Amino acid sequence: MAEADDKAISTGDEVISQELLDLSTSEAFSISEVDTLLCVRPVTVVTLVGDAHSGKSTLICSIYDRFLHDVFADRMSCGIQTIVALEKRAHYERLDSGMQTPDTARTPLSEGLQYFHFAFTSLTEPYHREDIVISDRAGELYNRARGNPELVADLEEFPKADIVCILMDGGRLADLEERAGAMQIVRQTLRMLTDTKAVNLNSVVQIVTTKQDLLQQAGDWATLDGRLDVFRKKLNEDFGPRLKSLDFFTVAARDPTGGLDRAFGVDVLLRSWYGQLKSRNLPSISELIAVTEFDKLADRFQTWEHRDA
Ligand SMILES: Nc1nc2c(ncn2[C@@H]2O[C@H](COP(=O)(O)OP(=O)(O)OP(=O)(O)O)[C@@H](O)[C@H]2O)c(=O)[nH]1
Ligand SMILES: [Mg+2]
Repeated sequence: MAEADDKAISTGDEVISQELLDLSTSEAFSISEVDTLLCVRPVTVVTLVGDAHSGKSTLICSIYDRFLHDVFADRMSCGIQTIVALEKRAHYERLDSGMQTPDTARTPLSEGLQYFHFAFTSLTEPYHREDIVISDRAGELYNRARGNPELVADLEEFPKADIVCILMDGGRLADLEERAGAMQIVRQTLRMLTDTKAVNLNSVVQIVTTKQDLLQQAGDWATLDGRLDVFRKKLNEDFGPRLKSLDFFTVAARDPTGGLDRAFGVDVLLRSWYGQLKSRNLPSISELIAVTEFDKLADRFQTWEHRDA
């Protein structure tokens, strides 16, 4: 009993086991680990959506990379609970992994849904901590879901999201032959998500154009920029009224030429994520973990009572 007490932290009415706070394998979180974290403290949950190659994993790596080195987007990192998983990804993209130019490994379908955790403090309020988890999975699944909206019901990242971030592949936009297709993918994704109610009037949705460096290198950049403006306005007209908000961002998470700043535009995106928490119906802490032997016994009695009733 004394040992259990040593491990416990009192937070008002609840006693939370230290084990619960630790979650310390430092690998990526599963969705149930995100639920556990949500019981301990407020966490902003960001769902990244985008076809294969659109830049989801690179965006996450760029946030990690910036916080490793410096203050970023007015925040300092104060704890990353998935650091081993992030390091593995970052190693692949670093030149010390033996590659000529930095790259990101494709996320395999078999990895399923994973979350990467960040915690920040603000420079002006150093005692105020904010937690964000960002989802990642193989884009191939989103590609399949566009063709078969019934699959959306199985995508647990949507009910969990505070922010749904749809990536539009700037590499494809820069290519004249692929441009219309890249825009169409985003429109179809929004249609699929609104029609299936995976996003609704309570949803904060963002369209993030990636690989801005490649866009700017396109021969017809000025025309393309104008066309993108028209596309965004039309999306806003068609889908804005069905959402809480629809906003647009542009990033170059990793410009290999170094022409644009590292993580260009990612700071603006990150700032838009701060404080975006919606109220949730969470399982109580006692549903997730029985802290002491007495709790476990009481739990068993309750189960028997329910069964016998
Ligand atoms: N030029 C340029 N390339 C980028 C940028 N961001 C990502 N890329 C490249 O785009 C490719 C795809 O990026 P990923 O982050 O793996 O894309 P993903 O959406 O995670 O793809 P899946 O894991 O297959 O779903 C990689 O080769 C990246 O190096 C960028 O800002 N500029
Ligand atoms: Mg990936």
